[in-house]
Formats: sequence, structure tokens, C-alpha cells
Amino acid sequence: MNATNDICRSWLPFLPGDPAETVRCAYDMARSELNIARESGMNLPQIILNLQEDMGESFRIAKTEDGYQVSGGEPGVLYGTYRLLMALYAKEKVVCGTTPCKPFYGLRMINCWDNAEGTVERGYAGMSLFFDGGRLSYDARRMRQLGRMLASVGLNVLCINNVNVHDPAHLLIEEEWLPELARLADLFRPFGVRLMLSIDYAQPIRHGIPTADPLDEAVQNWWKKQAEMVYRYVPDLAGFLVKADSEHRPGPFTYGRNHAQGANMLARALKPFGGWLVWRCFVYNCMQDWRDTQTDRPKAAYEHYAWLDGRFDDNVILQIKNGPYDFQVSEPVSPLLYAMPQTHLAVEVQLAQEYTGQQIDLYAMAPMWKELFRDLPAQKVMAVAAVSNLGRDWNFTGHPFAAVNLFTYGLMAWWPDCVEDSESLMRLWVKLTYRLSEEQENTLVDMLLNSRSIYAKYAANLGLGWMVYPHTHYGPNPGGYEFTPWGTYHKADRNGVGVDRSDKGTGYAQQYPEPFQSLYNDPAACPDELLLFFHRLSYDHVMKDGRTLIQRLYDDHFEGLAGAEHLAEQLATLDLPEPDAAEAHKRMQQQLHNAREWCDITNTFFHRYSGVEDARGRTIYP
Ligand code: GCW
Repeated sequence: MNATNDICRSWLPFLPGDPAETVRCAYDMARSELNIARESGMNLPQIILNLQEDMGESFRIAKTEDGYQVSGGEPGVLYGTYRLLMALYAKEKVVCGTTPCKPFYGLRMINCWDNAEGTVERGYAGMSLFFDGGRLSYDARRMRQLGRMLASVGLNVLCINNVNVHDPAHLLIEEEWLPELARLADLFRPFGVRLMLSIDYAQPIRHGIPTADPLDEAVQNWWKKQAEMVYRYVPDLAGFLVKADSEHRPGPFTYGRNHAQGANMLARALKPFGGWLVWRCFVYNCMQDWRDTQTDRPKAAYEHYAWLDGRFDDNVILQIKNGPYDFQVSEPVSPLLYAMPQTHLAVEVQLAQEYTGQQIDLYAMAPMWKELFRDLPAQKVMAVAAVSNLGRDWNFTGHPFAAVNLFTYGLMAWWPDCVEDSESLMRLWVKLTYRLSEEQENTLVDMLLNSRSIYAKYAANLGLGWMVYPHTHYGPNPGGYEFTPWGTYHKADRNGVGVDRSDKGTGYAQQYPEPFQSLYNDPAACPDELLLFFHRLSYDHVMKDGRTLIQRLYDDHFEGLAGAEHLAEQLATLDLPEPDAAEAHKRMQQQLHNAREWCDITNTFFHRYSGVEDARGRTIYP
């Protein structure tokens, strides 16, 4: 489908067309966006913009006699303008006050997993927005629209390339590609969005240096020289993002060095330019022998990093996935996030719905982040990153409702407390995106609110994960990961299912501080949604609600399927504009098929092992 001005609207339909092309700074962008809103017919009161450089990213909205005054720095004044416009359009209360609205996290990042040839790893919204045919290739108009979307929810860092740096994306930091990269950075600058680049740890080897050892002087000097060149073209680059010693990527382990030595070497090259070195902690043995019962993958990150606390330079940020495994539906918060009080940390979430329905099945994430932010040691984490759900599709996110995840992520990254009220956040997205009757608006909000638990019930209940097709990660394959080298086993057999990660098992629960350690260690205390993540239980184990484990497995799967059917009924009642309606309906048919497959296959799988009949006599296929 071709993108037209009307269609590329994300949640900003009151700003039709494109942000102005000639604008160079956030203050001018704010003025220009106000004009666009006025010209679109929005009935705006008088709005005065007051640039106060020292306010930086913060903004303050004050009521005046005839309207509002938005004060803020570069780009705060633009953030404030978008917030005000959105509140007025959605007819929500404008939050005015004397204290400036400040972001909780300094770096609010989007990580794109885009490859230079134009594909997107785990991308479900079409090809890359930034690359094609082995080079940087983008539509400047869409870049400005993306800048507008990101700034409207306060996101400020965009890493454009995959952490798996496949050739020729390594050229992004080489002179050949830098002029084009500089042009891209210019497009995002007026939105307060800074670019970031994923780099290949072993890049010096491509330049005749025989090693990538972080303690080697030639390696250190190469990175210094390279950083200096990159910053000559893009002086405000946010920094480098690195996946090292992870899933076959090169890293310091090859040279007998630890990750503080590796990260600090790169950080020192960036330091003179104010750049951050963001180092991912997704390090584990991806070549595990399934016969090996000593190794427990969720323990890996803590074992690799916790002891290094305090040894990282002050411009290093360790980026830790929200859970210890890998973006499964239900995971506890990674224990590493509690274990490094003297190190800058970022938490990484995944908007791309790799394990959560692939932008086909409905899955709104705010309720999940609510749990994450409730349990996160807030003062110790200084940045957030999200794996992007964006692509070249007409609406950026494939499923028109998947945009709610980018939207709520941005607001949450600004002010995590707001996820407490996931419902209002999602309602705001609905109001901004569609013009629905009150009843239909409530229906869509209800669908979004329930979508996660519905998906979890049919696809991954009680903390089970990995029952998917290997590699593609869509659809049920309960034994799919059991005998693979990925360390991802639920070990279902005729006696029970789950892994004992308590002090009597792998000891993973011991990596947590209290109160989490005791909570997770004891099956009687452990929350249901994490039960089989932490414990191995027999099918006749009696759950908190009095049902047996096997009955709960059956019930949840039937309820999940019924939930998906209800979502389809609800969708049918909505008057959505095209092409949203067609796109949402098409995907809903796929979701229904998927939910049925999950329900039937998983129930049959457990029935075959347990030999226990469903107490309610529903059909479980032999
Ligand atoms: O979950 C895995 C994904 C990989 C991804 C990796 C990571 C970019 O399946 O596609 O690689 O995580 O986060 O590095």
C-alpha cells in the first residue's frame, strides 16, 4: 500500500502532511507544528512559546488569559507543544504547573534491528526505513514523520542498525557512508532525536590490525581515530551500541579479557565527544548441551556481570533485557538490574512482538511494563531502550494497533509512574488515533487492556515460555526448543513440567535480593504467572485457586481461545477508517487461527504426558 499524507498519521492525525522541511531547531519546529495544527482546522487557543535554553529537555505549560504558554529548552519546548496539542485534541485536562515536567530517564532509546540489505531482524512492519540494497536509503519525508512521532512522546535516541552488524552495515562508521549518515542526523535533529550506531566489536581487524584485543594499543588508537572521524560528521551522535560475545558476535572473551575491559576501551574513544557506550548484557552460552543440567541460561548475565560492578567507566551504560531469558511473555525482572549499584544501567524492552504475536496477534504491552516498573530499582537505572516495532509499512507498525506500544513506551520512558495507569495511556492513544463514539472507544480500550492476558493464556501461561517454533518464534511447538543448544527447556514429562530454579534446584532465585528471593523461592508464594519459570511441579499440584496444575493448563488455554474469539467480536463492532479496518481484520483472522492452534496443540501435548482428562469434559484431541 502506498503511503499518502493522510495515511502516515500514527497517533497524530491532527498534524496532517509533513513537518516543515526547512526547520533546523526544535523551537522553530514547535512554531511550525502549531501552524500546521491550526491549518488542519484544530480550534486552538492562543499559545505562546517561550524558549528557555537552560530548561533543556524539560518543559512547563502555564495557563494564560487567552490560552497557554509553553516554556522549555531545546527540545523541551517542542515536547511541551506536542503534549499540549495532544491534550487539546483529545479533550483531556492540560497539566499546568509551576514545576517543570522533567524526563525521568535521560536516554529514551529506540533500537532498530535493521540490516543494510533492507531486512529487519524480528521486524513485522515491512522492510527497513533506513536501508536498502546494502546502503543507507531513506525517504526524507518519512524520516521527518518518524521524528515527529518520536518527539511527540519524548523519545530522544534512535539506533538505526541491528546489534548483529552484518556487512556492509559496519561501513556506517567509515568515511564512505558518513556524509549520508550526517544528512540523516540533520533530519532528526530538529526533533531532539540523536542517532546511535551499533558497531562490530572486531572492526579493527578489517583494517589490517591482527587483533581486537581491548588492551592492544593499536586497537585502542584505531577506535579513537574512528570515533573522532564519526563525530566530525555527526557531532551529536548519542554513541555506540555493542552486542559482544553474544550469539556468535565477536567480543573481548576471545582475547581472555572481561567485559569491563572491552567496554571501557570503546568508551574512552567516545569520551572526548560526549558519547555513550551502550553495552548489552545478553551474554549466555547459545551452544549448550541439553543434557547439561548444571547450566541454567537465566543465570548467565548475572554471572558474567555482577562481579564487575564499579569497574565500568562513567560513560558506559550496561543495557539489560527486562527479563533474564529473552523477551518471553512472562519473565521475572532480571536480577542483574538489582546487582550493580555502581554502574550505569539501562533496561531493554522489546516493542517488536517477536514472542508476543508478531504484530498479528493483539498484544498491548503497557500492563506488562507496569509490572516491570513496579519491581525495578528505579534509582539505579538511568536509561531505557526498546527494540523497535517500526518498518516501511504504510503506518510504520504493520498492525495499526501496534502503534499503541511505541506510544505508551515513549510516555513511560519519560515518566515511568504513568504506566500505573495503563488504561488512560491507551485511551489517550485511541482518542488521538481514531474518532470513535464513546462506546466504541471503550471497546477498543478494553480490547487493548485484555490483549496481553488473552495472548498469555493461549500462548505462554504460568511462566512457560519457548513453546514456539524455533527461529520464527510464531505459533505453537511445545517441544520445539527442548533438545536445542539454546538453553531453553521446560522439561515436560509424564510427572510434571517446569524447571526448579529455587535453592533446591539451579539456585537462580538466589540471585535476587529480598523480598524477591523468598517470593520466588517458594512455590506457595510465587506468583502464578511465574510459577513454572521458577518451579518444577507435578500435574496434580494444587494451585492457589484450588485447581490442579493440569486443570489450570487446560482452562487457561480454553479461556485464551475464547478471549481471542471475543476480541474478534469486539473488533467487528468498531467503525475504523480504512485501511486500518482491513488491516486489523486480516490480522484478526490469523490471530484466531493461531489461538486455536495454541489451545489444541498445547492441551493435547499435556494430555498425552499427564493422561489426565479435562474436568469439564471439553474436547482435547488425542
Ligand atoms: O531473542 C534473540 C533474537 C535475535 C536477537 C537477539 C538479541 C538481534 O531472536 O534475533 O538478535 O535476541 O537480542 O541480540
